Amino acid sequence: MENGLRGHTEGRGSNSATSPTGLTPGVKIPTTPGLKRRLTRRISYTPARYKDDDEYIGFATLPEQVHRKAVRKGFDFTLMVVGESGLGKSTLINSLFLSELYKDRELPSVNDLIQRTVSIEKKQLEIEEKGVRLKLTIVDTPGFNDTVNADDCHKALLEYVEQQFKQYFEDESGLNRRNIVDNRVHCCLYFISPYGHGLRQIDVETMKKLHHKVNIVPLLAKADILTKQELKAMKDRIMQEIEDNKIHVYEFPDCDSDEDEDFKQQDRELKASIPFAVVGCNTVVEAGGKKIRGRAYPWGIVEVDNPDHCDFVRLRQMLISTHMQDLKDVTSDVHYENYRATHIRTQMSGTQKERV
Ligand SMILES: Nc1nc2c(ncn2[C@@H]2O[C@H](COP(=O)(O)OP(=O)(O)OP(=O)(O)O)[C@@H](O)[C@H]2O)c(=O)[nH]1
Ligand SMILES: [Mg+2]
Repeated sequence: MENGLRGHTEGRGSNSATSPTGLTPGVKIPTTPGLKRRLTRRISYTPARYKDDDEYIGFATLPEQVHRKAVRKGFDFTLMVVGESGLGKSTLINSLFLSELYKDRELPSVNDLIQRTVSIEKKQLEIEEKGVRLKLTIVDTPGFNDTVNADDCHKALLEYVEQQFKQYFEDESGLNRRNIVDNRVHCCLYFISPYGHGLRQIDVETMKKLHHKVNIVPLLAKADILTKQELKAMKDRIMQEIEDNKIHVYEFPDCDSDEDEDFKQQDRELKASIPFAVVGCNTVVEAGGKKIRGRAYPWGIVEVDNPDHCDFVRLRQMLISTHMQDLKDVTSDVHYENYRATHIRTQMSGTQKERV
């Protein structure tokens, strides 16, 4: 992928002192740590190692202190789903989190739960696992359909994403900076139709409007309708079209070279799965005496949690266990920094104009 990807600022300013991209000529886009990111899951520090050491000063406990503080504060994560109408966005959200999180709770029937989404809906969940609290915000958006003009689709989505940046910027510039709630969108799951021949024009336009503002993770929806060969061909085609159209999707960081072979293999499989082929479903069916989440057809059952049937498990693992922090870092260091730089520049040029 091209080098400037992470540091790009998409122009919105109409100021005459700025270039058509919205940047003042000669002004360098802030460099970000986004370009050389590494994925590592290991905490190499073990306090016990230092206990009897005469040379021990004590700053080796810093990672532990940071860890404790972060755990006390809790974590925020916001996920948005975007794509054509009827591709299973709302269903997948439920498969990903709700039915998973509320295993013991009686869910309303699927029909009550899943209806056509008509406006941007924000749902929040507080989850706790081993003492770590996560506030998860899910932004479900109405799907595009033939009656909706492409510009209208982009407008509402962009407004939402930018409004969160604006709010964060205001909170950061305000008096009470200690308790800022981070509602910025950290990941956008972009649903691509399995019925067509790759990306549709509306997909290209929408992704291009969003790609410098949010991390896009492409998904191939309703993968159960494709055979293995069709799925492979469709995935290749989508990735080719993403490249041809210079769409910048979320770039998965390199894996640390000293990671164990299992982890490296998992990482390779993850990268090879993009766009993730997903199957969504909230019903539990019985197969071989076991209750599994899947779609029952007259010819067999498509198991949502079976990695041989679809990439649902890989997607969930990526979002929750391995890449959540990196998605947050890229949002903060790249997308939000770009917004902030453009916003400050626009404000400054506005003040200068007033003085003239
Ligand atoms: N075959 C198949 N059908 C699915 C899948 N996921 C959802 N569906 C069905 O597709 C229909 C639409 O699902 P929704 O989740 O409402 O789709 P949506 O993308 O949220 O639609 P909008 O709210 O209109 O944007 C429902 O009847 C679902 O049961 C899937 O993976 N495979
Ligand atoms: Mg919906």
